[in-house]
Amino acid sequence: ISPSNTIRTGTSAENLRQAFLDNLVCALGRLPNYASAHDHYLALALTVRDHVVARAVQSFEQGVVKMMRRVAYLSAEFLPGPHLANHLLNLGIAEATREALGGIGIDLDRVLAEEEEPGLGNGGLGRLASCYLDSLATVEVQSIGYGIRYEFGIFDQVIRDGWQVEGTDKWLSGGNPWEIHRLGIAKQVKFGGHTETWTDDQGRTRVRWVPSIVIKGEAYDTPITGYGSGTCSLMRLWKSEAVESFDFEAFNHGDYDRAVEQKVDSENLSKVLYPNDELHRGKELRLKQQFFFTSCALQDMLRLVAMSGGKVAAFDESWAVQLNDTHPAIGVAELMRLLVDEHALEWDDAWAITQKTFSYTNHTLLPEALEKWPVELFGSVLPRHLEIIYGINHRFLDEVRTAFPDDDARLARLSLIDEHGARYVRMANLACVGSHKINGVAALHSELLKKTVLADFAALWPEKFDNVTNGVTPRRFVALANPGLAGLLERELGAGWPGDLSCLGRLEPLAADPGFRREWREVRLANKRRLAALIQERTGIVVTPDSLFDVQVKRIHEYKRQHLNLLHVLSLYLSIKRDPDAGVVPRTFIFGGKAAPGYFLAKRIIRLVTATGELVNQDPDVAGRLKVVFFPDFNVKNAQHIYPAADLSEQISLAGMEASGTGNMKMSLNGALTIGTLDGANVEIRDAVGAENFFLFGLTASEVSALKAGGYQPQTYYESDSLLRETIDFIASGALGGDPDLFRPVVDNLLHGDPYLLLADFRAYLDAQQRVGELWGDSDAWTSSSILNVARMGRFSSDRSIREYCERIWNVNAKPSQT
Ligand code: 26W
Repeated sequence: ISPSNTIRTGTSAENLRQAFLDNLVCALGRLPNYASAHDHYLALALTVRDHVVARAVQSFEQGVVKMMRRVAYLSAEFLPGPHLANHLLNLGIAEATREALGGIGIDLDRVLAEEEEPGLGNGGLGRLASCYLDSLATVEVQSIGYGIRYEFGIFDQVIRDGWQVEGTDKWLSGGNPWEIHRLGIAKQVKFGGHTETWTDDQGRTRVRWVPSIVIKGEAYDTPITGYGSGTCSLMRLWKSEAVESFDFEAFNHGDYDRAVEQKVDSENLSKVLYPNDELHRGKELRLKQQFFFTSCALQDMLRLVAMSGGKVAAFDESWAVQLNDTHPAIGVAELMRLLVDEHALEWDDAWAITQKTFSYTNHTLLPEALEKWPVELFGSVLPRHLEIIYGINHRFLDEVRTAFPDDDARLARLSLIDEHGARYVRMANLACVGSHKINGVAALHSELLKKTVLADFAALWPEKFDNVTNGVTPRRFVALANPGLAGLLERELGAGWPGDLSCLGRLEPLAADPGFRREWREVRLANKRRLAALIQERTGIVVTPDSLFDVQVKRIHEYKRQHLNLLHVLSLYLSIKRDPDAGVVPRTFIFGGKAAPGYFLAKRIIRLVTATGELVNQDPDVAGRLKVVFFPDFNVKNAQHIYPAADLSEQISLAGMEASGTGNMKMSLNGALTIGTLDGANVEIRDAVGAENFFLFGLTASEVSALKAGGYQPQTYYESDSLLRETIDFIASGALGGDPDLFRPVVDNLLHGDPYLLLADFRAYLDAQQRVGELWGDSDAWTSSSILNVARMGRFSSDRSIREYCERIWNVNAKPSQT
C-alpha cells in the first residue's frame, strides 16, 4: 500500500480539510453547520488516525517480516496524555492542519482542547511507560506496551470546600477514536480450580490446570507514533469479558441472577484502576488484574512468534519482556506454565528461556509498596502458579545454599515465600529470580536498591544489577507544551531538535547574550500569563504573572513533603505580618496532585494547602506578595500547561525516598530552576546543570539513615528554632480553616514522629529559599541560569534512556543518535 496521495492520507492542507469534512459528514453524520467542538475533535482525530494507522500497519509488518527481537513493555499503567497534537507533531502535519481548519473558520487549539486523556495510571510509573513507547518508536525499535483497558481510570479530582472529592473518570464516554478493537485477538484466561497430573503420549508426566472460571481478554490497540520515524509502537490493552454472556444452565433453571453473575464478575476485572500509588493492599481483584493482562500479553507474544515463523523454544530471541515494577511479575510463572504445561518444554529449557526473556525495573524503595500475596489467596486464584513458584523456589534455594552454605537467615530472606508468621508470595523476589537484568531508575536509587531491599540478590548476582536513569519525551513536554520555547530552539538549533537533545548544548553561549535573554523572558512570561488565565478559570484565584511561580506538582505523599513547602509559605506569611518591610519577593505558590482516596494524611495536606490559600489570598497585608493556589485535577493535559510556566521546581522529598522523579526533568527542561534535595534523579540533574544553577538543601540519604538510627527527635528542632515553632503553633492554633482540630493530625505527626524529617530539613530549606529570592532579584542572572538549565538537560530525554535499555538490557538495535 502506498496511500500517500489519497484523501485519507494526503498531507496538503487541501487534502486534510477534505478528509476532515468527509469524516464529519460520513463518519459522524454531522453537517458542518451543526457540528460542536467535540464533533470537530472527533472528525479531526479520525482524519489523523488514518495517517497513524497506515503507518502502524506498515511498521508492524516490518517487524513480522524482519523477525527482529521485539520489546514487550508490561505495565499495569499507562498515561499517554492527549494523542491528537502529539501525532500532528510526529507526522509533521501540524501547520497544514492549522491551515486546513483555519480556512473553514475552525481554531485548531480549540479543537485540541476537546480531547480527554486516558488516565490509565497513577503517576510517574505510568507516565514513564508512555514516554518509553514514544521513544521506542522514535529510535525505531519494534515494541508493544501491554496493559489493561480500564473502563475507569484514575479518579477525577475536584476541590469542594477545600477538600479533595473524587469523581468517576468516564474517559470513554465521549468515544475513543484512537483505539481499534481487535475482534480477532482474544485470549482465554483461567482462574481458580485445581491441578491434575496426566501422562502424555511420550509417557511423560504433565500437569493440567482445571480452572473454576475462564475469562476472555479482548485486545484494543492504540498506535503510538515516533518523531520523524516510520516506526510505531503499539499500546495493546486488554478488556475483560465473559466467555459466555450467560450461564445457560442457570438460566434454564430460572436462576437469572446467577446467570448474569459470572458476566458481571468477568467484566469487573478491567473495570477500574487502583488509585494507590505507593501502598500495596493485598486485594484479590488486583491480583486477578495483574494475572489477566500478563497472561493475555504472553499468549499474544506466543501467537506472534508463530506468525513470524519463530520457534517457541527460542521465545527469547523474538521477545525481550520488561516488567514495569512487580505488577506483571506473575509473568515469570505464567511463561513457565505456558512453555512447560502447554508447549511441553522441559523445565530447565523453559527456565533458561524465561530468564533470558525477562528483566525487571524497580520503581520504589518504600517498604509499604512491596507486593506480597498471602499464600492462601494466591493458591486459590492461581493454584498452578503457586506450584510453579514452589518449583522455582526449590531450585533457586539449592543454588543459594551452594553459594552461601549454612546461612539460613539469608535463605529465609531470599526465598520467594516469606515465612515470618503468615506466609506470603514475594513478587519482587520472583521478578529478580526470573530476570537476567534488574535496574533502578536513577543512579542513587540503583545504589540504594543494592544496599537495602535487594541487597541479598545483589550479593548473589552482582552482574544482574544495572541503572537506567529515567528520561522524559521532549516532544510532548517541550515541543508541544512550550511552543514559545520550541520556536526559539528551532531558530537556534534547527527544526530537528526534538529528535536529538544533545544539540541543546549549543544554547550555552546564548546565556550571556542580553538579546536572547530578553526573548527567553518574553517566552516565559507569555507561558505564565496563559497559566494565570487557566488558574483563574479553574479556581477563581487571580495571580500575577510577574511573580515567581513556585511549583510543586506530583502525587500528594508525606515523603514528597508538600507540607514542608507549606511550612515555608506560612513562615513567609508570618514574617510579613510581623514586619511589613520584610524582604520577600512576590511569589505564587502552585500546588497540584491527587491523594489516594484512602490516604488520610495526604488529604489533610491538600486541605492545608487550600486553607493556607483562603487565609493568604485575601489578606491585604500580603497582597501582591503571596498567593497560594491548589490547581485541581493534575493530569498530563494540565501538566502541559503548568511545567512551561514554572520558575522554581520543588523537588523536596526526603533523600532516599524518591526513586527518580520525572517532573523534576520536565520542569528543568522548560527552564525552571530546581530547589531540591539529593534524592532520585535530582542528583544527576544537579551534576548536569551545575551546582550554581540548582538550589540544594537538606540531609543526604546516608545522613538520614544515621539520624534515624540514632533516634530522631523532632521536638529538639521545634524547641530550638523559633520560626519553626511559631509556624507550627500557628497551624495548631486554628487560624487555618477555622477549626483547631482540623490540622491536629498533621501537627501531631510532625511533633511526635515526623517520619520524613521535615523538622530536621526545615532550616536548610528556608535558607535555600532565601537564596532563591536573592537570585530572582537579579533578573539577568536568573534568566541565564534558566537558559543553562535547558542547555544542559539533554541527557534526560527518554530517547537516551531507551537507547540504554536497548543496548544493555534488551539487546536490540536502536537507531543511533546523531552524536
Ligand atoms: C502496589 C501499589 C503501588 C502502585 C504503584 C506501588 C508502587 C507504584 C509505583 C511504583 C509508584 C510510582 O509511580 N513510582 C514512581 O516511579 C517513577 C518512574 O520510575 C519515579 O520517577 C518515581 O520516583 C517513583 O515514585
